[in-house]
Amino acid sequence: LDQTAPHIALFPTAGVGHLMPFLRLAAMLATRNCRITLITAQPTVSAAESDELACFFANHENIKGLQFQLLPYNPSTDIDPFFAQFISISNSVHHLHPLLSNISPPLSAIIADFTIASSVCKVATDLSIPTYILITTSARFLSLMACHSQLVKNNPKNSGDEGIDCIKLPAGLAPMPLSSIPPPFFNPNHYFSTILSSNSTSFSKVNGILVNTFDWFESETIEVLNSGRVVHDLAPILPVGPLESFKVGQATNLPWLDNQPAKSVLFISFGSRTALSKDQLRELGTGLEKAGRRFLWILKGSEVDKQDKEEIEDILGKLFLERTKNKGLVIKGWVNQDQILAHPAIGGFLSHCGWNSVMEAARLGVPILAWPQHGDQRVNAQVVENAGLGLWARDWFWEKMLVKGEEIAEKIRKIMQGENLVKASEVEEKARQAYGIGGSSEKVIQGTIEALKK
Ligand code: BUP
Repeated sequence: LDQTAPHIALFPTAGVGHLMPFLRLAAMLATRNCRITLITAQPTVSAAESDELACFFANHENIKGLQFQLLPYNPSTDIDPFFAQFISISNSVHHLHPLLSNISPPLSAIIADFTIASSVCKVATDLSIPTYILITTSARFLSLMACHSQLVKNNPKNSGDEGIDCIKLPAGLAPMPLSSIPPPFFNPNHYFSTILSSNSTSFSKVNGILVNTFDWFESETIEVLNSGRVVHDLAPILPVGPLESFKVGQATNLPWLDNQPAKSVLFISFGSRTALSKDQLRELGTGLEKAGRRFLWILKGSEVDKQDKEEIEDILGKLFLERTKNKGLVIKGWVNQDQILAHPAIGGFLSHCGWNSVMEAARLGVPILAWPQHGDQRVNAQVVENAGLGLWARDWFWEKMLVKGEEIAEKIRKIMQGENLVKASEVEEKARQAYGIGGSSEKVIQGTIEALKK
């Protein structure tokens, strides 16, 4: 590292979906002449987070860890444990002040997760440290978050007009189907909404808003956000994706996958914190069987992995596993998703559209069958479809009763058709141009580093 190397602290929050992009960005900055300190809130919510962190530090000796012990916090029992952690970190952040002021060499910048942005920004401003946010969702969902207070004020659900199915967004942003906006968004008493309202004020206070997306993938939204017409003093939107995978030498050993024909297997995962109901899991099993395609299914039985104890056989039944043993493999537990998506046998991805999964599929040219469940996922699914990266099963609602096996089978057959692969490889090519030398995302990363040099 040379004398001008900036020292950057990164501060992720809770859940692998929020952790992974921070680890990726940390590794990327470290290979671009930056000193990196990774702040980790202790204890983590899920085992997957602590495992990923242990593995990351073991493979990146040049990156320093700064453990941050959280103050005791007793949330109400009905709160999502990951949301509770966002709040707990925010409540503890003032204790970070002495840790950051004593850090050596002094920090050039801190990059924080959106869910704690306001409290981090306050501490960093006191210490005159430039602050950036790293957004772990789409630019499209970011645009919604940026308008949160305006939208809550003009809540279309209070307008008395029952017929509204789309809401207008400011400044020429494309209108948004009301059904894509997570219901707690409009409820000012819900944690989801209070986290948004308390942190979205920082959008105009920070030095920049890094987003794991790329210009081509969300050009319209990025342009409108950067025009200053959505929020007039919004910090610059800095698209830096799709972030690079950092994994080294921890392959998931799947000889079954190695023996499948090219592009023949549908990969199924609903991310690290979404568990379908048992009935829905069985219907999905029926759908897979009826579709007759090969599949690799990462099964998740409960929201937090530490509580996920039920055996696959108890959920799906011995007979299902026997009938499908030549066509599919069901796994419970953590896999290296990136490495699986990169495998030549994978030809499709049934996904909940967590944004990391979307960016991984874009980077690797895997077509997505989007089955969003909650949060930002319906908004992300629309982005996927618009970009030509796959199909969105838009009638499969989170509030809707069971989606039947027959319907699922029909969509699986569709996504596994060759034309989707062709379109997805076009997206892959655009992604490669963005993260390659001289590409739009790489330029943004280099520009940000330059700005932080002393
Ligand atoms: Br499950 C699983 N292995 O077994 P998303 C996930 N991942 O590597 P989520 C694995 O975790 P949010 C597994 O590649 C992705 O980078 C996966 O993030 C990786 O969804 C990450 O896709 C999961 O954004 O997070 O977990 O629902 O709720 O924040 O969207």
